[in-house]
Amino acid sequence: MQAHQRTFLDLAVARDVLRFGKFTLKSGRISPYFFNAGLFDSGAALATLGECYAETLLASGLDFDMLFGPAYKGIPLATALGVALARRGRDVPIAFNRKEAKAHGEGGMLIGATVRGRVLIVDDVITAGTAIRESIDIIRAAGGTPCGVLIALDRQERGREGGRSAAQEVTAEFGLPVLAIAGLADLLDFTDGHPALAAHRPALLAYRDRYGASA
Ligand code: OMP
Repeated sequence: MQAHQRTFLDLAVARDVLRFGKFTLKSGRISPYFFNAGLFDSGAALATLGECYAETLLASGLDFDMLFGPAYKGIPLATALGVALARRGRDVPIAFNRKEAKAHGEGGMLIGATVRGRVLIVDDVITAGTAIRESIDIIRAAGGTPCGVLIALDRQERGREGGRSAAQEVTAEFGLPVLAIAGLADLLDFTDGHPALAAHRPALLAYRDRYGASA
């Protein structure tokens, strides 16, 4: 595991972003862990998270012109990444969407920079890929070209059909790379021998056996 992946998982556990127990997911699956990115809820936590996103993105070599943070949780995440990139000398435009159309004032569904060029979607977690498909539609409708997806955690679960993960389905369907700071495989490494978390490993392994992607 790389240093920024460990930093990210340590932070997620310290901030209760990553919790263990019994959780019902959007897909209806019952999961022994849950990732709540809304609990990256302080300046320091978002600064560290932004650095972890930036490390992942820059190591990939992916070409992008701007960032898009889907409402609501993606908004501070894309912002944190944008700040981290600026600190590394790369200042890129950032845009967000609203969930409800605004009829007065500036109107419209989008906030921030004009959506154009190669747009990187920055989000929290991928399970079945529903949220990411919505973002792709929004960016295309606004005239941009989605160029990839950067998430914090890839749950590496089977998607809509077959044994592929939702991330692999998105790549196959839209030709978009899906980058993640860490995945379930990294979480399993991280919990191995961990003084506080090793007890959760059997449930994580059983969940992976049941819902994990085969590839
Ligand atoms: P998909 O749209 O199925 O890929 O699931 C992603 C969404 O599920 C996230 O944007 C969250 O709303 C929610 N989610 C989490 O936030 N954390 C998890 O660990 C799991 C889920 C989930 O419900 O699958």
